[in-house]
This record gives sequence, structure tokens and C-alpha cells, in this order.
Amino acid sequence: MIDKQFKKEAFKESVKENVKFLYRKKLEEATQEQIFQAVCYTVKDVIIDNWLETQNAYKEQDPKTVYYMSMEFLMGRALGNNLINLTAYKEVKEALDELGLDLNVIEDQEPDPALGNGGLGRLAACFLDSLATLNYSAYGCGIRYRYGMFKQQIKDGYQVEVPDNWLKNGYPFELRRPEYAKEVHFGGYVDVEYDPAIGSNKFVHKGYQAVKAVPFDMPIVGYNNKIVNTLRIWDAEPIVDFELDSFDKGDYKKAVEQENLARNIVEVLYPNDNHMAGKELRLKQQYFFVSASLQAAIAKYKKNHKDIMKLHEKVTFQMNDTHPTVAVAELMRILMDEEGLGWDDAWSVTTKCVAYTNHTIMAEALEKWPVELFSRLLPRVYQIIEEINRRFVLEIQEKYPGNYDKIKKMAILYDGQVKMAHLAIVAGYSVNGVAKLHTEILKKQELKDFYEMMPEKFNNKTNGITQRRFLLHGNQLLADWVTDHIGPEWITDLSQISKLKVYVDDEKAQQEFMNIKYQNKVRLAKYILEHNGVEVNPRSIFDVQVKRLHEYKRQLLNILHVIYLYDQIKKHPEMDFYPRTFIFGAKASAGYARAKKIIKLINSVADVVNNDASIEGKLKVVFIENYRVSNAEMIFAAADVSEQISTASKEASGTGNMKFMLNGAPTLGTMDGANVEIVDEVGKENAFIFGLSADEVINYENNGGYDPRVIYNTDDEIRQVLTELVNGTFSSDTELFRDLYNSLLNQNGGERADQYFILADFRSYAAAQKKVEEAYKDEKGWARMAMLNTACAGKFTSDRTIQEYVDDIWHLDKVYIK
Ligand code: Z57
Repeated sequence: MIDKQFKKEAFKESVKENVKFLYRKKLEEATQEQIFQAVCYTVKDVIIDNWLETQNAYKEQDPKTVYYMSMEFLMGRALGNNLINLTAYKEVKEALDELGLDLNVIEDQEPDPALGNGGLGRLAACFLDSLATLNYSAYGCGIRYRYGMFKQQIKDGYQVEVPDNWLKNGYPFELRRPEYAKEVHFGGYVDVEYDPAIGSNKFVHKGYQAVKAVPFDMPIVGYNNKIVNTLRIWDAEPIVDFELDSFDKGDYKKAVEQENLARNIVEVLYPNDNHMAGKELRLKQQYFFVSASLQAAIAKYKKNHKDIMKLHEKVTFQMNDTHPTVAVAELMRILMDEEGLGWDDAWSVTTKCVAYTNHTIMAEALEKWPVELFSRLLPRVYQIIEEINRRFVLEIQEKYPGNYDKIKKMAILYDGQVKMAHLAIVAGYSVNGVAKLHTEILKKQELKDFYEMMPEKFNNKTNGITQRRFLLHGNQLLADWVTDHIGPEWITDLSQISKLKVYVDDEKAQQEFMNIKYQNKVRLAKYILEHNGVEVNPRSIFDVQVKRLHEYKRQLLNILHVIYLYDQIKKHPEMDFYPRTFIFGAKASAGYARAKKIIKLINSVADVVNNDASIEGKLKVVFIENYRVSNAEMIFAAADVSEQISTASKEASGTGNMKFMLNGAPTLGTMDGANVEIVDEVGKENAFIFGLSADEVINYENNGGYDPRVIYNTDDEIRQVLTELVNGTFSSDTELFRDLYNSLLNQNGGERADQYFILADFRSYAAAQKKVEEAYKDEKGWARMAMLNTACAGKFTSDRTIQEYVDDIWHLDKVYIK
């Protein structure tokens, strides 16, 4: 334990001192927010010592480093997590107690740094936690958005987006590093000039606009190992005392443009999950952080290494989805134009340094940039992509002579577009999917041609989550109980949690386990009462679906089933029905009208159901406002049932599913993403699986879809549910939900009727829900199942995922701090 550093008295003194010098106040006069800041500075002081030591150890031992390049890092709050990883949480809680302060209240002062949308950004955050905990040298590289993911308010049942000004009070854990600033160039044109030094022509980028990229570093504390890695996020500043190139001297208009560029570029995170908006500013953001990160990585490498041809021995860049894929061409540019390598040498280094992770097969998420936009914004980088493409097309022709279809399907440049996934695959030395099923679909369907041409690049890395945040911090009661039974090794070796299996039939253990679940449900019920004004019964089944709102995730299926249950209870008031609370939490992209309508529907159904005295509180529906990492921790801990009901084949992995499982909630889900592997681990008798398989869905899709009207016409109860969308049951405005109704029954432009197979899966979903109810009534059986879910979650730690990335892709060296 590192509690030496947190000697209680010294800690208390330091907090008081910090309140004094930060705010000129005594502790008694300070607000909770000021105390939060003071506590953070005390904690940061300890972290900085470890941070320095870590960086020194890296300098001495010179390990290979991974640069995890991501547009999103959904970190969640840092204070509690840092205390956990410093193994100082309980000591600090006690020290604060003695000062009359409550650590929970202090933690609640911290804004969630929400620099991400959903799964992809949260995965990046879990990976950083695991990398530090496993003693690997790693940087997260991203953007310091001034405004992160918007805050969601629900007004009259509608989502309202409120800007997330997370930096308003200053963020205590970040460190500005102006000495590492880099310049990034946009626009302009490329000139060919004769260079007498090399006796040949070279390309020179001119007439560009420049932005200064200034890094802010955040410490990433490893668990109980003194390692502190760095999340480096880039801010943009105008180049004020700008030295415009000689031909631009006195160009006032340009000076103003440069200032605007700097102001806009890091302003806000695009709030789209699994969807590409295609905005020019987004491409600017991508190039901005990629260029700055690569420049910094290469400068750091060159400090201690002479031979740029050996860059890949010390450095690897992991591209989190295609968002940072411009890195391929930017690295080529730096190696050629700045390091003086020729094409072949630059290509040889680049293709040993970059690797790509695919996170989705959703067509609307694929990044394709119009050539016109791309070449105007990044003329030199575009020129390099043209050459990569030219050479790749030659390779295709060599391998498949006369097969022009292959060129059409595989080229990087085609139809006036730059296809980022193709660029990533052609240059990457590794291409991975994020769950077994997903990787198989990539190989057999989406990326079939590439897999056929370069099978050795493809591999699977099933996602994982950090148990430090999602059990040790989020569910302290259960964490203590687990440690009491099997010791603390699970904290850094989650495979140990299988030792709980010997307790699943032990009645005392069952009671304790379910009692902890009950207490967590009481905690959530209190939160719901405070935030929603809805009273829920903690003895009811907490059935939870929390994730981004997207049609493929099928929150609509869930709420239609709620309507179905409501109809049943109304029709048969005497029927046996175990009380249920359906809990939703989801943000919809600001521009995604249908997703927002589904939120409105959930809230409208909640209004009717929750206020219908005739159903005697058997059914409650709650929409938790502003679902985010901090309240997620509490929600997973309190869940009885984990809703993972995506249309099979659409959810690449899912990671919420793993968080529920770890906290003892069985999965109610389709055979999609990592659900498949969850069932492998826990057994299908300890999950509730329903619906079409991925193969069946893909088969329908390849053959024109299916006809939901057959179901509508033959199933009276389903027809009744749909009718209630448009007959005034949930809104006096019968047109309000017309679009949702139509989307299930009619085709619309290029969109098939019920393209996410909601009606096709409805009956089997309802049957699975019925089984949940039956299973829950068997108290011991349920306790056993819940415990088995926790006990079988070992595979789903991001520690395992990261070790696989290290073994198969990154080949990093472990570093130990004395
Ligand atoms: C995103 O959150 C994911 C994929 C994307 O392409 C984008 Br853009 C955003 C998610 C997947 O939908 C999840 O299934 C997956 O678990 C997660 O990425 C992490 O891999």
C-alpha cells in the first residue's frame, strides 16, 4: 500500500493549506467545490512524484511505447479513480471524515470529463487504465475539446442539449505543456522546387494557414504500481506573434482567418456515435491532433535515437477506428519531407508503425471524405494518398488481372471519395475487430476482399472493461464482499474472480450477495427520486437499458414490450405479475430526429404507466436524465437485468454488457457482439437469449429484407401495441409518433420497413422476458445466476484485452518502478 504518502494528519494539513492559498479561506468557509479543488491538489502532488519517477524509468529503460490515437477519451471523473488506483481511497475517506467532510459529496463536485460519445471513447479510457496498471509505456493522444459531450436535460419528455463547459472552474488534474507546442498547417498548395542539397525536386507546402497545438497532459495512474502514464490532449491557439511566410507578410485577412481557425478547431466534440457527419471542421480536428501527436512522438524518439528507420522498434500507433487514419499519410509526409527519407523507406517504416481497430459495420459510420474537400484542406497529405492509392491499385491489378470490380471495391480513392478504412487497412500492419463475431463478419462480409488479399493482418481483440472503476469504485459493497471471500487479487487479475463459483450454492453467500444488490438498488432508487421525482420500488426487478440511443440498439423494441405488458396488465388485472421497473438512459445525437422521438416515446409511456393507479405500481418506467460515466457506475451496481438487445450483427462488441455482468446482472440479449462470448463464459442457462442470429439477419439483408406486415396482420397483440402509438394512448397528438409507426411498417426511400427487425424479434423477446420473470421469482435460483455472472466475468477485463494487444500487435516491454 502506498498509504505512507497519505499519512492522515499530513493529508488533512495539506487540504487546509490548499484551501488557504487557493481561496484565502478557512476550511469552514470554503464551498464543497473549493474543497474538491483543494483535495485534488493534494492528491495531484502525490501523483506528480510518481509521474516524474515513471518518466525517468522510461528514459532509463527505453521501452517500446504505444500511442493510442483516438478522437475520444470518455474518462469519467478522476478523483475517486485516482484514489482507488493509489490504494488510498479508504484512508482519504477517513481523513476527510475527521475534517467533517464527505468524500462522496466532494467527488460529486467533479464534472465528468466527457470527451467522448459512448463505447468507443470509454474503451479508450479503460485501455489507458489497463496499460498503466500492467506497467506499459503508453500515451493517449486526443483533443482537448472546450465542450465535451452535451449535458442532457429532459423537458416535457424531450431531450434538450445543454453545453458541457467542463473547464469552467478549471480542471485540477491537467497540466499545460507549452514547451511541447507544435504547428499544424491547413490549406494552401504544393510547389515543386529543385533542392540542390539532394540534387532533385522536392515538394513544398506553401500558402497554408497555421495553428499552434498546445498539449495538456493528464496523469493516468496505474493500480498500486507507481506507474503514471499520460493522456495528452491538444488545445489550439492562434499564432499571435505570427511570422507569416515572407510571401504572406502584411496579409491581414489571413491573420484573422488563422485566429478563427484556432478558435473553432477544438471548440466541441461531435456528438455522433456510429455516424459520420462529414463536416469539414471534423476533418480539421482529425488532422490537427494527428499531426501534433506524430510530430511530438517523432521528436521524442529522436531525442534518444539516431536512426529514424528503426522507429517501429520503439513506437507504435494504434488508430482507434478510422478517425485518426490521416496518420498514415501524415507519417509519410514527416518521414519524407522533414526526415528526408525516400518513398520506399518511408513506406517501410510507416507500415510497421500503424495499426487499425475497426469498431463498427454500420454503413453510415464509414468515413468517406469528398476528394474536393480533402485535397483543398490537406493538399500535400492528399498528394501522398494519391500515390499510396496508385501503388495499391497496381498491386490489385497484379493479383487480380483484369478484375476491375476489385479495384472499384478496394481502391482508396474512388467515386470522388477518400475511403479512410481502405487507407487504414492498406497501410496498417494489423487490422482488428472488437469481438469474435464482429471479426468474423469483417472477414466474411464487410472486409472480405481485403481479408482475401492480406489475411495475415486480420485478428480479433475482444473488448474489455476495467474492474477498478466498474466494480472497485462503482460498487464498493460488492467489491469488499468479493475481497472478503477470495482476497484482493481480482483487482489486478480478474480471472481470479472465478473462485467465487464455490459460493454460488451457499445460501449465506447468496443472501449476502442479493442483499448488496438490494442496497445498491436503494441507492439508485434514491437517485431516481431526487433526479426524476419518480418513486420506484427497490424490491421490483430493475431491468436496465443504458447506452447511446440508436435504432440498431433497439430501445424501441424495449419500450414497445413495456406497452405490451401494460396492455396485458390492464386486460388481466388478476394475472400474476412480478413488479418491474424499466430503466432507460440514453443520449441521442442532436441531429438524429428519430432517436429523439424514441426518447419522447419512452417518457410519454412513463407518464401514462407511472400515473395509472389501476396497475397498482406493478410497472414503472424511468428515463434517467443525462446518462454518463459517473451515474453509470451506480446504475450497473443496481441492475438485475442487462438489456443487450441490438439487431444481431450490428453491435460490434458492446462493453456495457460486461459491466452489468461483472456486477451480477444476467444478460437479456441477442447473439450479437460480445454477448456471444458472455454466453460462452456463463452458460446459456444463465442468460436470456432471443432473436434472429447474425447469419439470419445478414441473409435477409442480402435478399431484400423481410415483410413486417405479415406479423402486423397476423399478431393481434403486436398490432394493438403499434396502434397505441398513433391512437392517442400516449399523446393527444396522434401524429407525434407517426414516424416511428411508419418506420416499422413502410419502406421509406432507400430504407427498408423495420430495418432493425423489431417485429421479427418481438415474440421471442417477449418470451425471454417472461422467462426472466419466472427465473426471478425463484430467489435462490436467481441469486445463483447473478453470482455466476460475476464469477464468470473474468475474461472481460480490459487487462486481458490489453495483454492480447501487447502480445500480438504492440510488443511492448514491461517497466517496473523501484
Ligand atoms: C462507437 O461508440 C462504437 C463504434 C463506432 O464506430 C463509433 Br463511431 C462509436 C462502439 C461500438 O458500437 C460498440 O459495439 C463497441 O463496443 C465500442 O465501439 C468499442 O469497441
